[in-house]
Amino acid sequence: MTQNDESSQVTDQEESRCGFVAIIGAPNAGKSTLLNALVGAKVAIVTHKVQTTRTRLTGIAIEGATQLVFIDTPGIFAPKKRLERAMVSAAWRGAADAEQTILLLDARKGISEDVEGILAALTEAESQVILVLNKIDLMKRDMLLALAEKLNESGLFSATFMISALKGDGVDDLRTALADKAQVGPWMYPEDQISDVTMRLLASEITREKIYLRLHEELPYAITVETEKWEDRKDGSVKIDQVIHVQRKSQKGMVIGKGGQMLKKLGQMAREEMEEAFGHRVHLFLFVRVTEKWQDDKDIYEGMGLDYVE
Ligand SMILES: Nc1nc2c(ncn2[C@@H]2O[C@H](COP(=O)(O)OP(=O)(O)O)[C@@H](O)[C@H]2O)c(=O)[nH]1
Ligand SMILES: [Mg+2]
Repeated sequence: MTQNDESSQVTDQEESRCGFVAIIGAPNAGKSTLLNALVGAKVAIVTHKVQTTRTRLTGIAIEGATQLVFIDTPGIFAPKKRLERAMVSAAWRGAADAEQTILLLDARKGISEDVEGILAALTEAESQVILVLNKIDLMKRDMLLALAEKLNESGLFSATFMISALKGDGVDDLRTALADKAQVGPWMYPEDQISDVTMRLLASEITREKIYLRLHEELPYAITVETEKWEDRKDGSVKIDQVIHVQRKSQKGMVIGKGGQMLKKLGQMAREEMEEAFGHRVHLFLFVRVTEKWQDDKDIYEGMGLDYVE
């Protein structure tokens, strides 16, 4: 299996392998759902809204002697605002850093404008990618096959898989196929690590997910969550202070809600999930602050793991 004679000693143990796999696609294709399914734990937040994932994050899975490092990315679309440009650029960088790239498509939506743009960019880069059609639980088989055939006319794809990331159908086969293609080499992360996301960022993401689920229209896109303080206490619990940045005073009112009810509910939902994720009791304190131009604030981008693009 290796080209190097010296390393081709026969042992009864399988050689360790490590593979980097990026998951790219249009917004809402199910990339984060797939990441969580491949890892078998919730690493990335998922909502029904577009542009939930703002930065690149990894999820790590073990398959036999292979460690697979998956890179979840923000959706790729035609960006207009600075935050959007930073997100799309993080997605392409994720693909550039990986050895294998999955293009995940919402099969029900077919070849949308966003998908056309991605296909054109991949053609230009002469990349070989793995096509994964998602959400097959919502589709008729014959339409699915027709779509796969049409997409494969491009010659871009080294393989095609059909899955339901939500139900788990086809996910194990995909993981096995990716592991087979991984290169021989040492694992990059300790065996028990499932992500490179810091606990601070994960805590921010959990709160952001609850805001996406409870608040609507433009509001989710107008906010960001920053974990300002993290204090491990002697009794084993953690105290976490977070700021929810909004752009306008009216938005602050909506996040707080009548008599503080909305903020209370958000805090309770986020705290429960953090306790589960961290395995400790959590004291969560949420503050809402009007930071009109947070989308132009370099420090906030850094906290989110994004590069600030001019
Ligand atoms: N029915 C169905 N829904 C899915 C599937 N995969 C993801 N979704 C839903 O699609 C929406 C977007 O998923 P998400 O993972 O956040 O997409 P992302 O923007 O590509 O990361 C969520 O509401 C998911 O529950 C699937 O296989 N079947
Ligand atoms: Mg996502």
